[in-house]
This record gives sequence, C-alpha cells and structure tokens, in this order.
Amino acid sequence: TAPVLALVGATGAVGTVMIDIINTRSTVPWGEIRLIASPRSAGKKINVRGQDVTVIALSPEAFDGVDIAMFDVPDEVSAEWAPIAAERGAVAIDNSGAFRMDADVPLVVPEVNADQINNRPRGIIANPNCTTLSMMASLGALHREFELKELVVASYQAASGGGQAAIDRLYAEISALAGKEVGVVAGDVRETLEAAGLPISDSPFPAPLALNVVPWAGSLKDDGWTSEELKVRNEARKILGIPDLKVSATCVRVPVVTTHSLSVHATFAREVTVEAAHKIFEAQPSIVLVDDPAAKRFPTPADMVGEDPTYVGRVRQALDFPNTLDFFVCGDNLRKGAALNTYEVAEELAKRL
Ligand code: 11C
Repeated sequence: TAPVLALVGATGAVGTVMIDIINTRSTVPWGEIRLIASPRSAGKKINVRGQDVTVIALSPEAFDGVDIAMFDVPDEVSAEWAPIAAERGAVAIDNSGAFRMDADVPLVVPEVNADQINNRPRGIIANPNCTTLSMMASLGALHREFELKELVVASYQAASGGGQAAIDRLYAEISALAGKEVGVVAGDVRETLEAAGLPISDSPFPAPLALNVVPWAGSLKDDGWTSEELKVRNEARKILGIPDLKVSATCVRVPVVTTHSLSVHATFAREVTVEAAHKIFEAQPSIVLVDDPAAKRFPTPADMVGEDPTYVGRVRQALDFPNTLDFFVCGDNLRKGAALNTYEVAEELAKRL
C-alpha cells in the first residue's frame, strides 16, 4: 500500500511552501497526506492536490499509521515530538537544528549523500540549515571529482531565514525609509527608523537591515563565532563526510526577502579548472549555471527566488591559491534550503520503505 505522509507544522512559513511543492509535483507516491499543526491551527482546511484536508492537532495518536513525518517546526518542538513520531512507527525527517549533529542521525542532501538515508537507528533523519544547503549541491559535485580540502565562505542571507517577523520588519524598514535621502551620515538610517516607531530594540536584527548589511545571523557562541557560522562548518563536514575539512564562514544578513547567497572559496586536492567545474555544474540536475561574465550574466537572489535549483555563477580559478575555485551561489532558503530538501528526502525514503 502507498505510504502515509504527515506534515508537522503545516501552517507555518516552510509548511506552506511544502504544501505548494506537494501540490505542484506531477505525481506523488503517497496514500494519505496528513496535516498536523499546533492546536491553534487545528480544524483549518488546506487544499492538498485538489482535496480539502483538515489540519489536526499535534498529539501522539496523530502519528498512528504514518510512514514518514516531515517536521517544519522550532527546535524545541522537534526535539520533543520527532522521537514520539518515531516511537509510533514513522520515520521523522526533521528540518530543525535539534538533531543535525547527533552521530546516530543522518544529515541528508539527496544529491550528495542519499546513501545515508538507510542509516537511521533512531528513526530520525535531519535536514540541514538553509545556508549550508544552498552550497551543498555545487560543493558535493566538485568534491566527488577533485576532493575538497578547505572552504572559506561568506553568506548573504535573506530576511526570511529569520521567519515571518523578520520579513515583516524588512518591509516596514523599507517603507519607513522610502523616498528619504538617508544612508549618507553615520547613524541616520537607525535614527530615521526610530523616529518612524521602528527602534532596533524591536527588531529581529541587531542593526538596520534596509540600506545596510548586518554581519550577524543566529546567536553568539564561543570566541565571537555565531551559531549560524558554526552550523555551516559542522554541517558541511558531516554532509560531505570530511570530518577534518577546514572551514571558515562569515554569515551576513542582507536586505533580500528570500534566497540566500554565498561567495565560496574552495580548495581541492587536485587541479581544478573553470571549464571542468562548468561541466560538472551543467551535469548536475539540481544546479543551473549562469556564468557569462562578458554579458554580465550571473545569478542574483531576486532573479531566482521561488525556484527549485541552486544557481551558480562567477566561477573563477583563484589567482593566488593553487587548486582553488571562487564562485557565487544562490539558493531559495525556503525551497531547497528547507521544504524542498526535506520533501526530496521523503521521496527517496518512500522508494526504500
Ligand atoms: C537563517 N539559516 O537564515 C537561518 C534559518 O538552523 O534551520 C534556519 C535556522 C536553522 O537565519
């Protein structure tokens, strides 16, 4: 019989993208598709592949009969409920940070390490952070050919990585600054926002985001690193299966609504050329290569938001570093960065049940 799929967090930002993905797939392998959310959202009806499905409240019984349960909820909700789903017989695919670095939980990007799907002693599979995910298809493909040794990245992260409140804040800041000649005197953007009733103390960001860039994402960890920067390092190592990969990341928030970008400086064990990298990117179905510097063609987040593939461009051989490529990637943080990768893991798993 066809497997039963559950979506936990069906009414959230990522859950909504997930339902869009399910609704736009030409075929799905599922029998029932069950929508689960907090008691507040229970009773709501959502159209899933032409049928109105009533959202049910999160409870242990909600997982009875479920084969695969996808979780798009905060870390603490996943930490409590993914093991309950697993106890009830489902495989939980979790998009939070709760289990990613646990040794007995695989961290899966299907085009890089699909083989890890079978290695799930706790019945839990984790989905990486959206920043890490945006560069995994390209790095995984290059690593297979040239063996990655060192990775230095800077991210340009969209507001929506911080959820709906962060998106609302960016729009509010843009409205408050529109038509004003600010950004010319130190502090004038901050003061204008404050005068408009938008003090930074109310913002999810630690500085103005409109007309600015903010070198901060996540929370403070040891020695000045942010949680986001450590996630990029730890998760990249785990997904690529290179425990001693040298990684240095600086995570920066930019005034983009959705789609994270990264500038990547990657050093390999073997010689790598732009031509060879182009061929590898072109052969990878989940990558679109946009790299024509003479025509000034390269990916930008505003030009590919809402799309499934990650976009790669500005591929250059580093002038002063042997066996090293520099390139720029853009990935929709709500699609491949979250809902889409989770769903692709579920599809892979369905084939193996
Ligand atoms: C951000 N990457 O852009 C974060 C959001 O570990 O899943 C996702 C956090 C996570 O703020």
